[in-house]
Amino acid sequence: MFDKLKGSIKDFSDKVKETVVEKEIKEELLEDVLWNLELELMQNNVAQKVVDEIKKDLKDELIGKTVGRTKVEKEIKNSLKKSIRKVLKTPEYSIEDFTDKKPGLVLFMGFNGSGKTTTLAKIAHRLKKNNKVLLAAGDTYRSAAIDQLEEHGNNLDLKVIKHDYGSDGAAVIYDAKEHAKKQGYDIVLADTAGRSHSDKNLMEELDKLCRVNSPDLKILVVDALSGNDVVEQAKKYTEIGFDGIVVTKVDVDKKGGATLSLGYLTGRPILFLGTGQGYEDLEEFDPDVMVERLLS
Ligand SMILES: Nc1nc2c(ncn2[C@@H]2O[C@H](COP(=O)(O)OP(=O)(O)O)[C@@H](O)[C@H]2O)c(=O)[nH]1
Ligand SMILES: [Mg+2]
Repeated sequence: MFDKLKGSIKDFSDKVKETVVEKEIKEELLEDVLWNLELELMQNNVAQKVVDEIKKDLKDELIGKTVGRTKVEKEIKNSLKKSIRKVLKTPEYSIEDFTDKKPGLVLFMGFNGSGKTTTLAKIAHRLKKNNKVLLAAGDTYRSAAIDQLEEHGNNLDLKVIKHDYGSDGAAVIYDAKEHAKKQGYDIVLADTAGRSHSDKNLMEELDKLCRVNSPDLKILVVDALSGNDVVEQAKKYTEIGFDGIVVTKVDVDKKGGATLSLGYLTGRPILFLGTGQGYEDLEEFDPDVMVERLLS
């Protein structure tokens, strides 16, 4: 998944091995390799602030340290692992926790095409094994959005609450919650219309939708392919607020920097990675696994 980033870290270690002649790691010797690391991280769409943090942490960890020549690579990898791990948050909850609220309301937000509806369906597929799941067609803007959700509902054998196109998304979700309460559902998964920063009205509507329905969990869905732009996208949603992030299309994105940056810059945990278009293509995010993948 993170091939390029992995490559850059290996180069980094090799270069350090070449340049370190003494046992003590000196700042001058590291300068060149830190610069290379910075370039590589940036080319992999890791945000500047995050690059700086990783570099600073690595310097603090390594400079002045005395290591055997043969252990340099291992030492650097371990330090980098520690630095990168610090940048990623560990989710303190799982989506299953919200089924106890009977019904819990989970809202999916994000830009158009980021993968909201697909991610909602994947999570529904995951939860329905042990829970009664209701879907709410809260995206009443985009043509075919309701049909798309209904198709998922048919495939997964789950009920979908919907109104007509152009109706109020907040009302659809309200109805779904009421229906869920009456019928003993465990959880409602609600779709919303895709926002972009120019859509001021849509942002206001999303805000209203949240105030009317008080969601228990707000998930921001971002597309790894938008690269550094995901950080900008996430910023647009900080006013409304969100609790966790799903990064989609990591099967297509070979860079992986967006995932690193998002966790650090938003202060929110990444809950899942989307790894394809099928219902099973959803991976629970584990920061330790990610760090191992990056560096092994
Ligand atoms: N390869 C890949 N495609 C995805 C993934 N998630 C969503 N997609 C595709 O991205 C496109 C937009 O997804 P959709 O759920 O409609 O986005 P929405 O506009 O945010 O609801 C669809 O063609 C999806 O099949 C993923 O993890 N990997
Ligand atoms: Mg959609």
